[in-house]
Amino acid sequence: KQYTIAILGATGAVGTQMLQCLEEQDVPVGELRLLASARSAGKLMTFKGEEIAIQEARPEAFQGCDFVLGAADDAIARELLPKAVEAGAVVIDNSHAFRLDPDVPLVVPEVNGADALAHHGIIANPNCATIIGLVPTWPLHLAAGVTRMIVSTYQAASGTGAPGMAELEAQIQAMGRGEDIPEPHAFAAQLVSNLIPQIGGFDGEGYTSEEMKLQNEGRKIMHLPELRVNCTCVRVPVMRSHSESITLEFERDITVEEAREILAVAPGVKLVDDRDAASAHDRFPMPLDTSDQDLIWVGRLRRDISNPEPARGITFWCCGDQIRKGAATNAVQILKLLLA
Ligand code: 2RA
Repeated sequence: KQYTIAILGATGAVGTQMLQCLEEQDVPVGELRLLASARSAGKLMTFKGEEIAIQEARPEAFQGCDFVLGAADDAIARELLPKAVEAGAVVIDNSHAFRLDPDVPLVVPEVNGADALAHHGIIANPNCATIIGLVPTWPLHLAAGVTRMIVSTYQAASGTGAPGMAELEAQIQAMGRGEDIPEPHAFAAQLVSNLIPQIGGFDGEGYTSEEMKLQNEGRKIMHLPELRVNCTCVRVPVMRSHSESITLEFERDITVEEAREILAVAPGVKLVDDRDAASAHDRFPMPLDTSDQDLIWVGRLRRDISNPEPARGITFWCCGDQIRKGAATNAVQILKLLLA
């Protein structure tokens, strides 16, 4: 069987990557519809060697669609995606619009793939930092029961899409030419040679919306309503891979050696953890190495020496491509679960 699939927001960084993932993962696409703003209508994109004209994103465009991959912002998702469901399509949406809706499964295939099958028309793709952190956390949870996560994230410019990547590139070029750094727009301040500890708005306790996503989405995805999470999200001058430092607290004993054995075979994980390796590239994950591939690389595995219990705490470092596994690849993997 071949399917009619639409990508809403086809011209953005995630939408473009979704098109590439549909091709790479050999999804049986009979017709691909590329939906974007009126400004982009008529422009051509290539899929499986064929040129496809972008159509304006309007409710009529969903007629006859089997699936719609959402890669647009929250407002457009809220406005248009329910109409796709009305037209009979199953929606897999990357925006934050429906992620915490109790009727909408929020899915990382390596963690809670079965939840996707219980959908009522919409399945939500989690936030990139949530996906990247949970892929390695989940197998350790299965072994020893995670009760608490302390996380610091180092998030790439791609998190704000193509404009963020272009802004970082322009700043790097200006610095290289010894020119003044252009006025920032995608970020709160200059990003090159800097770190910005704010992604999203602040709540009453001083946490940002991005930081609360890991707690709220993590509890839903892992079915752990009591999970305790303290997250600090930082924008860093890196193009497209997010990195995270994660300390986990467990209710049952787990040694570093046991954790290493588990992660070495965990789905979606590549263990890169050899402190004696000659090359840094083999010693630990780095964003330059994890960009444009689909695995979450995990390293710097060690016992949490601040945990009073000798075998109840593990700390590790992980990196993953924010546009791929952090968004597009995860969404297409969910689609393939529905086709299986
Ligand atoms: C970011 N996770 O990194 C947010 C949205 N993609 O900006």
